[in-house]
Amino acid sequence: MEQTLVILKPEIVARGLIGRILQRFEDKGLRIKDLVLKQLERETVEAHYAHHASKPFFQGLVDYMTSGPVVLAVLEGPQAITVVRNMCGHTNPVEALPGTIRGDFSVELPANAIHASDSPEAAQAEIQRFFG
Ligand code: 3AN
Repeated sequence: MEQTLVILKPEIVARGLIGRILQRFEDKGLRIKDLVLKQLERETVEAHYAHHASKPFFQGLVDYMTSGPVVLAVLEGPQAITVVRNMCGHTNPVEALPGTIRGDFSVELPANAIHASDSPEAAQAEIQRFFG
């Protein structure tokens, strides 16, 4: 069993799509181990995306991620990190295939619907950051 962290981004909460996204994970067979609706602080988002601090889109990304409440969830299942990343689809909604969450629910960066941990190390650090 593996755990991963997902963030349903502000537009998903604002558009009333929380239930439909979480349903996909439950339909898949993943278990929701922890769940909270929360307005993130800038410092928390800056730490979460620290590896992108030098990118031109960084400030816009932090502005976006603090523009409204998000849903944080810990999901558990066999190879959950890979399974959830595959369900999310390509980072850029334009490239994300229909049938993926980003392909079905988003149109442009940085508002690409969802964040999901991309490695066991990231999952551990992110679960600690948001639920520790
Ligand atoms: P992923 O979230 O798929 O792991 P990353 O780590 O490359 O992708 O990007 C982190 C976040 O930064 C993305 N989820 C997206 O919101 C934002 N982002 C990535 N690339 C761009 C870009 N070119 N312009 C604006 N925002 C971006």
